[in-house]
Amino acid sequence: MSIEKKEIHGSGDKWAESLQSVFDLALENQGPERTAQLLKKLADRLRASQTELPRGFNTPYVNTIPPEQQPPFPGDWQMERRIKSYIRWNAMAMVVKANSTTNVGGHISTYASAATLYEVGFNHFFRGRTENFPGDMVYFQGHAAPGIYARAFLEGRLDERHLQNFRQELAGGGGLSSYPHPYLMPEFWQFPTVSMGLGPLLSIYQARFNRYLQVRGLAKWTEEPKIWCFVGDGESDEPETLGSLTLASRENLDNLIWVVNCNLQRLDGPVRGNGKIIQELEAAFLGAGWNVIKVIWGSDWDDLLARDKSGLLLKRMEEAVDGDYQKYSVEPGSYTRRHFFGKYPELLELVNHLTDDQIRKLQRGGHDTRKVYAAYQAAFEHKDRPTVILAKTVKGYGLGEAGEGRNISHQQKKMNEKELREFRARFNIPISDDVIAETPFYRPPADSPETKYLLERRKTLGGFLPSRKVNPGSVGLDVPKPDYFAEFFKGSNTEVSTTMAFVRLISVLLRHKGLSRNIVPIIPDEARTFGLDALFKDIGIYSSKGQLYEPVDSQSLLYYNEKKDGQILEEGITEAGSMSSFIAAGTSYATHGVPMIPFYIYYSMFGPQRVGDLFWLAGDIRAKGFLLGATSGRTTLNGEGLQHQDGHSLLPASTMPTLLAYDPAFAYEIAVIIADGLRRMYAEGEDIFYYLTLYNENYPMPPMPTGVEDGILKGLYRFKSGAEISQLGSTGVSPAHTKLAGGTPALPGLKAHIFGSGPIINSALKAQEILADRYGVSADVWSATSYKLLRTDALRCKRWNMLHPNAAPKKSYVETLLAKEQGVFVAVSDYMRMVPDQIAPWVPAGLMTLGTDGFGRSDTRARLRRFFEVDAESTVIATLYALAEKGQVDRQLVEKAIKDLGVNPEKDFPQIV
Ligand SMILES: Cc1ncc(C[n+]2csc(CCOP(=O)(O)OP(=O)(O)O)c2C)c(N)n1
Ligand SMILES: [Mg+2]
Repeated sequence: MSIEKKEIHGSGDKWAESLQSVFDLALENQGPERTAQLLKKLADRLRASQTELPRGFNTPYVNTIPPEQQPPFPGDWQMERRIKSYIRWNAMAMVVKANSTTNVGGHISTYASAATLYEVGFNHFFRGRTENFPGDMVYFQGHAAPGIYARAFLEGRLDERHLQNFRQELAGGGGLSSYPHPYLMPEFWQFPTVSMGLGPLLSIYQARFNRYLQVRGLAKWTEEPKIWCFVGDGESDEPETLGSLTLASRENLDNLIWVVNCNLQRLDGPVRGNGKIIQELEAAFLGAGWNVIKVIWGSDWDDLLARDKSGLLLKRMEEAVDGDYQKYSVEPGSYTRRHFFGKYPELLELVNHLTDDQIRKLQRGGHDTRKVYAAYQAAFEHKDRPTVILAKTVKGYGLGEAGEGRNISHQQKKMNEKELREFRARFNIPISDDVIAETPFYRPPADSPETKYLLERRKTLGGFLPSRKVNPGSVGLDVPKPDYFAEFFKGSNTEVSTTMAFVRLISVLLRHKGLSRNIVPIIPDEARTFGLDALFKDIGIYSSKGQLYEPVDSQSLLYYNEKKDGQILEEGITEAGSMSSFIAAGTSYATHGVPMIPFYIYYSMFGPQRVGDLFWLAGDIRAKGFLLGATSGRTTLNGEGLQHQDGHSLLPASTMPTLLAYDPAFAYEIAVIIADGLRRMYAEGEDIFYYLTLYNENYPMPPMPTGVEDGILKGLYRFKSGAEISQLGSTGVSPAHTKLAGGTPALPGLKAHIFGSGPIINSALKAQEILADRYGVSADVWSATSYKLLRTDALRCKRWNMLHPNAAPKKSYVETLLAKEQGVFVAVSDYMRMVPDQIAPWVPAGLMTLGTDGFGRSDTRARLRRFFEVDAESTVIATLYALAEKGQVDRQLVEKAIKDLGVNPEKDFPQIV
C-alpha cells in the first residue's frame, strides 16, 4: 500500500515539520503497520501522563476503500444501469398509479435512494436457495418494497396485475402487500422489516442462530449463507437497531453484512441536520467491534481528492454538516460551487474545470455501482467480524423537483406529467409521450439483452430472491403421542408448581428420540428462577467459544456448563434478543428446511408488554414454538410488586391472530396443550404458536379426569362438579339440611358455576366448599384454560349466523357446553377481569368476573388475593351476589357473608381510572 505524502495542515512551524519528516521516514523504512504501532506507544505515553487525547473512533470523511484498492467491476455496468432504471420507473409507477385512483399510499423515495445498493446485491452477491444451500438471507428495508416488486416484475415473477394492485390485496385477483409480510405473501417475503429496528435486531440473532444450527450438526449447507440487512439511517435511532451490536462482534459473525442507507433523511427531515450520521454511526460500530466500510463519495470525487494537496477538500467535507449536504442535493451546481467549494479559494480552483451541471452531478458513493461493488466485495471477504457499510445517498434520487432531497420526499406519492417526463428522460425509459400520463409499466421483451442479462445473473447466483419456500420434509416430524406424557396425567400428591411441571416436561421431551435435537430452550437469564438450571449439565449452554475458564461451581452437579455444541440459548438479560432467537428458531423450518422447536421461558411481565412488536412479528413471519410466561399472575408472584406482577399479558396475547393463549392450572393440562401444539405445528404444519402462563405456587397436581382433553384444548371444561362436593362435602352434611351460619335456612336448588384459571382455580375450589358448607349453594368448578380461544370460536359462529340468517344457527363450543347449565356463572382469575370478560356475551344469564385489575403490591399471596378480591372468600361473596341479583337469595345474605368472611366492603378498588 502506498501512502501519499501530505503536509500536516497549517505547518510552517518547526516542530510540526520535524515530526512530519520522522513520520515519513518511519513510514518509508518500517512500513505503515509498524509505524502505527510506534505511534500507538507514543500516544499511550501521553495518555499515561493524563493528557486528554482525541479518541480514535472516527476515520476521515472519505471512502474507506481508496480507488487504488477498488477491484475491477465484473459486470456490464451500462447494462445494469438500464435494468436499474426500468426498475426505478416501475417502482415509482406502481405507487403513482395506486394513488391516482385510491389513497392507499406507498413510498417512492426510499427505493429511489437505495436502487444501486440493491441492484449490486441482486446482480453480484445475493445467492438464491439451492439444494445444498438455504440461500442468503436478505432483510430488505420495508419502505423499499416497491423496488423489490418492480425487480420481480422484470424477472417475470410478478405480472402487471400484481403491480396494478400494489397495496390492494383485497382487490379481485389479489394484490401486493404494502411491505414485506410473509404472512400475506408466504412464497415471496421471508423477513418482515417494516417496524423500524426489528429487522436489524433479528438479522444479528439469525446470523448467530445459523452458527448454532451448524455447530449442532443440523444445518444443511456446503457453504455458509450470508445475512444481508438493509437499514435506514433514521432507523438507526431505534434502540433495537444498535442495541445488540456487540453480540455480533463477540460472536465473530462474519456471515453478517449490514448496509445502512445514509440518505441523511428520515420521514420529517434530516436525520442529523447539525452533525453527520455516517461519522456518528462509524464510531458506534467501530466501538462495538464491527468492520466499518464507508462509501461516501462516487468516482467523480476521486480525481478531486487526488488533486487536493492542501487537505482543504477533506477539511471542507468534514466541516459541512448533513443539513448542508441535503441542501447541496436540492440546489443547482452553482450553489454548491459557491457555498461548498467557495469557502476556500483553493477549492474553487479545484473545480474550475467543471460546469455547474457537472458539479450538481458529482455523485455520492451509494449511487456508484463500482464503489458499492468494492464495498460489498470487501464485506463478503472480511473474516472474523461483521461488516457494516455506511453508504451515502440522496433520498428520492432522480425524482427531481418532485421530491429529490426534499423534506417531503418520504411522503411523496404523486408525480405530475412534467415530473414524469423529466424522470423518463433522466433514466431513459422507452415510454412514448401519448401514454406517459398513465404511468404505464415497462418491461423489456423476454429476448432483450436486459432481460437475458438479468435472468442469467440470477441463474448464476442460484435463483430468485426474495423467495420463501417450505419444503414438504420440513414439517411432518414424528411428534410424541399424548401417552408419552402419561406421567403428567396421573397427578401427584407432592406439591409442585406448573413451572416445575413444565421443567419436568421439557426434560422428558429432551429424551424423546425423534425430537430431542430439534428442541431449543431459550432463557433470558432466569434459568435458576424457573428451575431450568437442571438442564445446564445435560444439554449445555451454547457458546461459540466453548468454556475458556473453569466455572466457579464446577464441583456442583448443576454447574454453569458452556460448550460449543450446547443446546440452550442463554441470552442474558434481553427479552428482545431472546424473542429474536425464538423467531430464528421458530422459522427454521422455512429458512433452513430444518424444523426447530423453540421453548422460550421468561418472566411473563416482560413478554408482550416489553416486546409486543416482536410477538406481532412472530405471527407475521409464521414462527412456530412455545412461549412460556413464567412467574405469572398478579397475586401468585408475591412479594415482587408493581413492576413484576403480571395480570394482563393474556390480553395482548389475545390480540395476536396466530397465537394460542392458554392459562393452565394443572400439570396434565400443560402436557395436553404441548402435545397437541407439537402435533399441530410440527406434524400437521400449521403456522401457529403458543403462549402458556406458568406459575410458581406449589400445590398437589390432581390426576386428569377422563374425557377432558378436548375441553382443555378448546378452553373450558368442568373440573369438579358440586355434586361431588355435596356427596363428599367437607362437613359431610347434605346442603339441603344446612343451616346457614346465623340460622338462615338455605334456599333449595341453588346452583352456581365458577370458572378458575391457573392457581386461582384453588380459590374456586375452596369457595365451592364454603358455598356448600355454609350457604347451601352447589357450585361446579370449571377450569378455564383459554378465554381467547372460546371467544374466537364464539365470534366465528355469531358472524356466520348473521350472514346466514335463514340457516340453522351454529352454536359455539362455549354456548353448547353451558347451554343446559342452571344457575349463576362466576369467573375468578389472577388476570384482569377483562380476560374472562371476553366470553361474557355467551354465558347464559351473564358472567360475574373477579380479577386483578390495578398495579400489583409487594405482599404475601394471601393478602394480595384479598386485596384484589380473588381469594375464596371474595369468590363466595361474588357468587352469592350473582344469586341475589337473580333474586335467588336475599341481599341480606350477601351482606352477612361479607361480614362473616371478614371482607372490608369499604376497601379501595385497585384500578385507578
Ligand atoms: C417502529 C416504527 N416507527 C415508525 C415508523 C414510520 N416510518 C416509516 S419509514 C420512516 C422513516 C424512515 O427513515 P429511514 O430509516 O432513514 O429510511 P429511508 O426511507 O430514509 O431509507 C418512519 C418514521 C415505522 N415504520 N416503524
Ligand atoms: Mg434515511
